[in-house]
Amino acid sequence: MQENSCQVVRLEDYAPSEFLVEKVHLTFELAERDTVVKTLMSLRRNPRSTNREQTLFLDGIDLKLRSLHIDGTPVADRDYRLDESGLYLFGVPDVFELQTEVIIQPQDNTVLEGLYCSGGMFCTQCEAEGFRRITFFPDRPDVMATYTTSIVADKKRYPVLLSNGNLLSSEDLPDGLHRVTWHDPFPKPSYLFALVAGDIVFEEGAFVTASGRSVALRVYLQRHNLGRGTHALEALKKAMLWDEKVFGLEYDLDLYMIVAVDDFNMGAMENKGLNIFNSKYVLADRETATDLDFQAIEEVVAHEYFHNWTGNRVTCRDWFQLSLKEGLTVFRDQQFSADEVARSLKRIHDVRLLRTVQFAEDSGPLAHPVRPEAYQEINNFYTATVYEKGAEIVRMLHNLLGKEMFRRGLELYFSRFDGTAVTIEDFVKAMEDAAQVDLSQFRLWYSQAGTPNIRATGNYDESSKEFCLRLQQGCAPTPGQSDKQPLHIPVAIGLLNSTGTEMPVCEVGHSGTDCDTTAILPLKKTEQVFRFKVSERPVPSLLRGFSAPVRLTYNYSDAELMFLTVHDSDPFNRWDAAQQLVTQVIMRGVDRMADGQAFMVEPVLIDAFRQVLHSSSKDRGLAAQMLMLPSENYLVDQRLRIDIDGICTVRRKLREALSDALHDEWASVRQACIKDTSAGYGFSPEEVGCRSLKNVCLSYLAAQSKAGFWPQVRQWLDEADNMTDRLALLTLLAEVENAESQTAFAQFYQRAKDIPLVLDKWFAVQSGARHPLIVDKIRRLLAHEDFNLCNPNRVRAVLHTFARGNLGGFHAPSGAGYHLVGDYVMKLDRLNPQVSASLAGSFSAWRRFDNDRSALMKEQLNKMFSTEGISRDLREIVQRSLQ
Ligand code: 0A1
Ligand code: ZN
Repeated sequence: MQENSCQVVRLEDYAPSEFLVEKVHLTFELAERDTVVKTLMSLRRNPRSTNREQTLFLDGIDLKLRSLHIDGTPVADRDYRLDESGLYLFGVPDVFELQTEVIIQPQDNTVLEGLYCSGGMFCTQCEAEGFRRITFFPDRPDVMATYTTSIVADKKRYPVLLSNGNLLSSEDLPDGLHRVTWHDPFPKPSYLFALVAGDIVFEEGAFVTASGRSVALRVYLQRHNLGRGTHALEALKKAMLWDEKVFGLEYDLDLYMIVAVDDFNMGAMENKGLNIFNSKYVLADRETATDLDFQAIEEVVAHEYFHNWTGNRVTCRDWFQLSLKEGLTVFRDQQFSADEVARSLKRIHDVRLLRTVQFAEDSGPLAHPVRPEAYQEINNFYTATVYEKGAEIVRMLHNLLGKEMFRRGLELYFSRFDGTAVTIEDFVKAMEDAAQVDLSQFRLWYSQAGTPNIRATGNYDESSKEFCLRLQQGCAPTPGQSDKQPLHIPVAIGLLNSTGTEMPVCEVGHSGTDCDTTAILPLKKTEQVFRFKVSERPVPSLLRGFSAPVRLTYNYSDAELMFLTVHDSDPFNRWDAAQQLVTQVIMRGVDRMADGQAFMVEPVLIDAFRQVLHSSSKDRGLAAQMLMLPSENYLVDQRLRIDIDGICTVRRKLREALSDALHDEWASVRQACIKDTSAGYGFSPEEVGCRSLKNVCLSYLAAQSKAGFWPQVRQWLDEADNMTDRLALLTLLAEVENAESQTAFAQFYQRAKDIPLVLDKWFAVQSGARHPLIVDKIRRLLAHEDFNLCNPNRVRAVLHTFARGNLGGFHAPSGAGYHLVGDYVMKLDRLNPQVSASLAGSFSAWRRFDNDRSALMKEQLNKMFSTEGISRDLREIVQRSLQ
């Protein structure tokens, strides 16, 4: 264990850096064993710092110091001290030049932070605190400097040498070496530094900005992937154009580079001018990537590009402000994607993620505010709360202010803070000032953790023709926050008459005739009553478009939900009504099972599904979403006490019952989809929608397969001309044990074995399969020659898919799933703490399970906690889970 592993960093302790760095010149001498990093930087005392100490501390981890000079003079031994977290320099002047020389070993770097090797190339990952693994530096985002970077390396092995900014020079050196120098004119924090060296190739494009500057765009890949970067390149161009059109934001350098690497802890990284990407979010063609992969690539490419303004030009003062850049940038990428694909489908996709991952986080021991107040390890705070809930807060602001005012607010934010490191408060204040609104209560969204619950009740008075909607808000306590204050929650509603037509939503007392059919109710108090004038008893459509990240309950009858499923003019709410109906039915089934009653399928659900199927050709993408059963993860989050066996069993039986009851409909809708996609593989929203509905139908057909079905599946698999269909078929085959399944997996493996991203799918499909012997299967996968603990994508494909997505398997009553994952958390922790800590998060909900499971899960957490030398990342997750 590191000495400082339990140290807590607190927002309230923030103090400006004592020294600022103006310019940095880095020289990397890359070599197989020792890489030398020479740093020359100009430092000066920060006029804003109140601390007048003569000691300067520079962060540094795993660096071997070779030499140290101040203003050209070697620093004497007594004038500095090193410990495991950095370098202390005593008695430094107010303005000086510091020269350091350190040795690092990127080839042994398995944590994948700092400089490391992947697929024969060198690359970096510096967010959040990786730069300190490269050189001694004040590694904090409020120290912004301009960087010049020289890279020296063997020209044959590393012909391409990249860093941030513009290329200054390149020259050949003796002994087969070459040197390339880059300069980034924009001051940036160290976390945005990047370097890449390798024998890589690129696909190129160009973009002319609104003001007429020409920008070269390059996607760098390993040679064998050439041709698979085109989709990313196109996505980049679309994102550049979109940001100009929607926010008036232009790119600022002459070159924009994206590099795909196979070993990466997260999705991608927005380093200035040189994004480094997990290859999962770059490489795609129809043979290797699914429709969802294509969409994810577009989103991530746009996300990193949008960071150039929201994150890079204006950055975070400290890491507590992480959502300043992430929440805002996720909102921007969501808006972009919504404009590119079907808007409602994008919203459904995002809300699904929020409800399953973020809501679960917010109701467990790892809950934290969007702006956290304390951390031990910042890497543990790249969470759904900071990202997705942060984006929902920005979305609410966008809706409250309106599109125009929001844009003006953003313009004011950039005009005030371009080139600086700021806080969430600075952002909110800019919005407030631009729109002249009072956001004081709204700010609580950033500081208060937990998902608010809204209880809505409706009452119609025939005589006065008034519909009265009572909204009550509350929020359960979260760690460190027992008392919650009421939030400002925008609740969008519509009112439908008995024929399903929207009526104007007119509050009693409203004089004009201009009432809209959707109104946004400003819920600000614990309880509020809204009264509307309506000509007949309405069916309310609540929280339209998911206008706030809350759980809203209303006592809908099955009939009302069915009515909304068919009639609501808001497609998101149509989907949501269908989900609520299925969820209601499943939870009733779970209760019946707990009472010892047999499973039965409620006819109302069959009717609802039949209706959706019958009208599915109107919008196949939406129909597909409506027909998918809520995930097990969503269902377990519906109740405080988790009945895992009940949920898995009822969900499975319901699927079988629907399969049976609607067999002919599944088959005919599937056929209709095939007919309409027969022209070949295309990527339009209609074609994507067709494929997804076709495959949903297929999954129901598989649930109660008739004779001859599996040989048919095998044949379809042979005929499939794209990865979306192939993977859908393989997913079905993973849940059965027969000859077709065996050959299908063997053949898929043969095609996949040299393409890591496809091989990940081969692993993931098996790890996610509902299968009685799944734990043994996982063991076999972990022992497979292609399994690799050092590659995060492969680890996630097997272990995260199992622990987070295969609830029946992970929560096997014997505890075998817990055991296996617990062991691997410990193994991984020695290699890559970020990955082990995130895997350990799958034990955090232990308190909500039945006594036996709860004890078994806790046992694993205790085992981790009592192990000597676990990482700070893992320790923090385990400690908070156990608290
Ligand atoms: N800033 C990146 C995500 C990212 C965060 C941390 C990383 O390493 C610890 C890597 C990438 C983004 O939001 O895309
Ligand atoms: Zn981001």
